[in-house]
Amino acid sequence: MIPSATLRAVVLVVVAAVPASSWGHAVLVESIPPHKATLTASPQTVLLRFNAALERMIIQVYLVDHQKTRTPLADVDESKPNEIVVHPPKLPPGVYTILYKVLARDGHITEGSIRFTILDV
Ligand SMILES: [Cu+2]
Repeated sequence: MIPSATLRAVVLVVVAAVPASSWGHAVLVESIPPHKATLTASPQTVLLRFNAALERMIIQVYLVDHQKTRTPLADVDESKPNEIVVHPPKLPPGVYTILYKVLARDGHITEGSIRFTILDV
């Protein structure tokens, strides 16, 4: 059996080995529609652009409506390594959130969201 002090030392070494720098983290730099956008029609496409390349296997995107119903959305365009493109279903007026969870190639997972409103026009 490994003494717990030894185990603790091993954990500390592993944590210290992860670079403190945020270089390579996938941070959202732009979206279409932009966060807090007000739209007059349901968006056919939502684009999320990150500052770094993403690991395609781990991408999770959900559409969340005002009742907190989550609909998973598939990335339909993998041509740019730092972009996610999804096609939401045709949405009635309301407030919607796009939740994303991505893994950058540096091994760090980033989660976030954008919100937009579709007006009843
Ligand atoms: Cu990172």
